[in-house]
Amino acid sequence: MFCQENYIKALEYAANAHGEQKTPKGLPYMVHVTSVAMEVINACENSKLEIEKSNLAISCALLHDVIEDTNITYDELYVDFSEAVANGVEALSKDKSLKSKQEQMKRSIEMLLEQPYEVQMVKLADRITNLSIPPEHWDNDKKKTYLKEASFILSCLKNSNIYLSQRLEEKIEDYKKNIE
Ligand SMILES: [Mn+2]
Repeated sequence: MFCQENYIKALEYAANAHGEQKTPKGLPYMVHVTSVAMEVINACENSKLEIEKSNLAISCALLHDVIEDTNITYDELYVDFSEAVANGVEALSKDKSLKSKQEQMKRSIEMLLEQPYEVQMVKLADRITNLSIPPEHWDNDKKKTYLKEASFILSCLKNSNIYLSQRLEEKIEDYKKNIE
């Protein structure tokens, strides 16, 4: 189980922060956010995670893109939620001061490996959610890079949750159909 009030608080906070942002498919951004949260909730239940850990995992899932994609800062999350949530969301964010995408990914994984499993789970859930049908304008190289990145994430964070690791593994297999 997890705390429903916590869920609503993080949900509303994220919805306010993301405002009018859209997913690549043109849907309200909260469709992405709540899909990631749904994966995490399912994994918490399946793995019988204790309530405190579930609360951290689910809060980080709902807030996982607010530092990267909105005006919300680490300090605000620290004040409005907790140090654990602020640290978790920061680790789930790209450091945009790093030039290359590879460096950003590497740094993010390094930061995540210093976080508890409940936070690492969110990265798996995010990639599971993003590995649906690729946007039409993506060429083969872009898809291959995305897939390679997914395998890298899986290999680094697979210990965080068996259920999500298996699910990401299946998604990676499935995604190969999109590459010629
Ligand atoms: Mn995301």
